[in-house]
Amino acid sequence: MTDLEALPLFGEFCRAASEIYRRGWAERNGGNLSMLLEDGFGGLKPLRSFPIASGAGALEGKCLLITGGGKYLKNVERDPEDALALLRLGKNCAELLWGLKNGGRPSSELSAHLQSHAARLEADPKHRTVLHAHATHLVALTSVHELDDRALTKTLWSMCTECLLFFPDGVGVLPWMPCGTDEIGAATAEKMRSCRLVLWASHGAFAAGTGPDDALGLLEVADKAAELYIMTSGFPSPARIGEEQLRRLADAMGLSPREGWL
Ligand code: 2HA
Ligand code: ZN
Repeated sequence: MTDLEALPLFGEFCRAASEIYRRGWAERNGGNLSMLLEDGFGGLKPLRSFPIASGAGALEGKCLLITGGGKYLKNVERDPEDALALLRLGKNCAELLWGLKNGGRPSSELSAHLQSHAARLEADPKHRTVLHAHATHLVALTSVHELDDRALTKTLWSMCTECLLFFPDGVGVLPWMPCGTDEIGAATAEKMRSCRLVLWASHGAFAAGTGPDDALGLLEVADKAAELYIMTSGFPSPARIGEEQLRRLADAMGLSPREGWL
């Protein structure tokens, strides 16, 4: 077993990939996840390298564990050395240190992962993980709801008590855009400067956290709220959590919801 595979966070990462698949949020090769690691892999020789169009910026010198392009999340736990890539990030290229043993490249969303990591690290030094999944109810929500950060966040906050607790910073939402580009990566990272969850309309969600469980937990809470919204829309909703109650909740829990949103 390599030093990488012996890390407790490595096991958490692989289990998160399985869980995303089990939830139906990673059909075929959908979804991808990545985690920053301090470079403790000096003994590993670079195998190949890949260009980084957006540049590594502040991440230069760090290592990134990321799922491979076209790999199925359901297979990560069974054969991580095939499905994952451990990269050392240089200024404009990434060296493969481990993984992709049967060939292939890092995830097509590498640019969105790198730019999101940089944005979140600036906001929170404990940040480590970014995951992208086709969270079913959140995707459905983006096709029936106004695509406005504040309006959509308030809808989610109003559906169940946990939402304000776990994402007081709210949710960002991007209009439909082609995926796998630097452009969607930059737009995602811009939203990630002020919140940990960004929705890509009619596609999926990007969630950030201190580790795989934290990022996935955030996505679970938000997707549950979207599910509740979809289950109950079409019914009158006189008892949904209102603004006044959200303010009471924030006071009771000592939270600071996104400035000006309540
Ligand atoms: O990894 O989900 O957005 C496949 C995707 C691309
Ligand atoms: Zn996707």
